[in-house]
Amino acid sequence: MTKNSLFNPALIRDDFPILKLAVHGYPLAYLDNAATTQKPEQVVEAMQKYYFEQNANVHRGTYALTEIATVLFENARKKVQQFIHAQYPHECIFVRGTTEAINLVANGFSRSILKPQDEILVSQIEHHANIVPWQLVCKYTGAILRVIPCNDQGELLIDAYAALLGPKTKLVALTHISNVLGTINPIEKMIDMAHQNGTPILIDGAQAVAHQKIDVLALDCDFYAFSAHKMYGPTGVGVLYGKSEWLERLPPYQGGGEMIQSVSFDNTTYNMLPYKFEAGTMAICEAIGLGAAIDYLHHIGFDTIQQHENALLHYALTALENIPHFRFIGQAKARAPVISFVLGDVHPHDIGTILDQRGIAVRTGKHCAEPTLDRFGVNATVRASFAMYNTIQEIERLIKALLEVNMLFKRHYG
Ligand code: 7TS
Repeated sequence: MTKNSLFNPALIRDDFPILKLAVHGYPLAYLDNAATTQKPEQVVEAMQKYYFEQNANVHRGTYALTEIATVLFENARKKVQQFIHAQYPHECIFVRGTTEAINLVANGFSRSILKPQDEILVSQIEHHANIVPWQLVCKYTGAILRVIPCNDQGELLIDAYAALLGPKTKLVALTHISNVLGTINPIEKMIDMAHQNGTPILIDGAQAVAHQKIDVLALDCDFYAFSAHKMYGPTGVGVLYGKSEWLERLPPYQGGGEMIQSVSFDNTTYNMLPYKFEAGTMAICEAIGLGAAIDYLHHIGFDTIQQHENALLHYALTALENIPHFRFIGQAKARAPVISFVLGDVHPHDIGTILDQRGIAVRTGKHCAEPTLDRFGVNATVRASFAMYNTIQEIERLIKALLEVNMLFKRHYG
């Protein structure tokens, strides 16, 4: 595939060997991309090459292999910098994933910024990874967590946000895209409003990075967190972007090798950015895999990806609406290819099991976002989430299977 050729997901699918699997006798239709994406050969090959030909620890020693490994690792950081349009590579900290990135910031704010009665703002449609670290911080510091509500479509209420921002607001922590509803939050405006109030803002980009170009400089956010595994890269690595001035200001997260400049029992001094936050041997191979995933995304191109995913989304939204007893959970105008729903009162786990019997992989349950589900008065949903390799035929299979669920559970509808 190249940027200029007519997009054909069949060609992309050749890059993802797992998509050739059969499940219960059906071709796998993998519609759980919000949980994790599948990996193209290019990513796995880069990781295999590293282990077979380039493996050594980084930033240590003077022999050839360690120098090669160090260059590859730091090149991966440069790819991340270019990918999110950060000003400097040292503003891109390698972490285990979005969850660790948010915990790193929460830990730093807890120890160096927050005082009792200070306020942290999150939204009603966050993943637990952007709720629980702040609840812990509130427990330690006496700060207070406030919540930006959403409307029945799953869109945040901007007037309520404006009213919540005040002199005590020390941080806003906001998801870019909801992992349950697919809502794309108006983060440009919300970042601007936070800054008007003199408040820094962290964006949880876990659900955004696979779907759209990210430009942290243009956004002007203070922190941006994401995981490689949700953008065709490996598990075990992710990125915390932070503006230099904030990363300088926050204390180290963990102590250990590489994050130090010098150690004595009287006085230990810390390394410069980004190493101040990278204690211990890093996920070197995974960082290289992330770099390969970035190359892959650039190779396909976000214009192409967005066009295809939007076509899938709109096809699915229109077709699903016509299924009897179908109810969308969340209907924001601006949305990513993530669709949550319920079907009459059939339990989502039953639906997930029946879909699985037909080779269709979706996620069911609370999606680590219980407050979002509470807002919509449901205990669980079925969630179908699309990636660049999904096809209209897979969505047709989903629709057909849901019609079968309706037939099987007819008695439920009286
Ligand atoms: N934030 C959002 C918005 C997410 O969707 C997720 C993972 C995380 C944070 C945590 O990412 P991690 O890589 O650190 O685990 N979301 C999901 C999901 O929706 N289904 O499985 C994982």
